[in-house]
Amino acid sequence: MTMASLAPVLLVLLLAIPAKVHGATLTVGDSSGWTQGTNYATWAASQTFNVGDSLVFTYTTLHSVDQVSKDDYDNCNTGNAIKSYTSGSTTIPLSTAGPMYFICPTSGHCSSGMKLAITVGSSSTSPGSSPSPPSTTTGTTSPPPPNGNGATSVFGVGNVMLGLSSVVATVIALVC
Ligand SMILES: [Cu+2]
Repeated sequence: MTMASLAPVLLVLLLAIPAKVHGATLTVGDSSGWTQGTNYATWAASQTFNVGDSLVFTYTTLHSVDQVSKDDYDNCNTGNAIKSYTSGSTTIPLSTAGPMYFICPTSGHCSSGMKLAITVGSSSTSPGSSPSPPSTTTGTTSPPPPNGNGATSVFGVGNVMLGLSSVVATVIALVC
């Protein structure tokens, strides 16, 4: 019965390993967070961004996060954000490969360097060319109930018993 108890554990391990490989969480600016005085070009150059990862912006009420076009990034144009975030802790899933641009829309902050440009690459660990991670990042996949494996194992044991009894029957028939 050790196989029956090991099977669910092995299954959970197999499911958990690829989930860990994908979905790195990258805190913008590391311990500095999203603030003034941090060089985000240097930070971005030290990171690898892949589809399935998440960006986390942590900031005070002095700041916010605008996702913008390259042109608005270059010119620090704050009036045309693709998306705006103000919660103080913003997680942005990197769902598509390509460049992404973020600025702080507080007056003067972008022009003083509070801007981030990244290039998201396709995850090299995924054999498919179009990975599509879910948009929600907080959910964790729960392992499947072990009932199915248990039933399969019991069925297997039943087959073994049937095989044994037929062998015994054959031996008895040969002897008699
Ligand atoms: Cu700011």
